[in-house]
Amino acid sequence: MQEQLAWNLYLRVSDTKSGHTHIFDRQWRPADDTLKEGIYGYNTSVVANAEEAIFAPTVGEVVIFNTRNFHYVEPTEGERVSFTSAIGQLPGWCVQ
Ligand SMILES: O=C(O)CCC(=O)C(=O)O
Repeated sequence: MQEQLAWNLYLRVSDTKSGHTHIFDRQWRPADDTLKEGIYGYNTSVVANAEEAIFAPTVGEVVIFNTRNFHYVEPTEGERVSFTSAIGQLPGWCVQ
């Protein structure tokens, strides 16, 4: 996958004080895999000094971002239901 945008539509959020989403201004690159931890986590040093956007989703909101940007969701109290999908571009494909 060359580029990929994901969108999240938040359908139910029972506690807006927890479960903040963090998105870093730092995209994954192959060399980052030396910092992999666990199944799909990375050592936090991978985003050292990177700016981040932090938000608490509200019901009805749609957030779109590039999934190559490192991101994580804080533990959430109660329910958090979202509908998520993604659109991507494979190498060698272009839209005309
Ligand atoms: O729930 C969110 O705010 C974002 C979740 C997400 O993008 C992910 O889990 O990869």
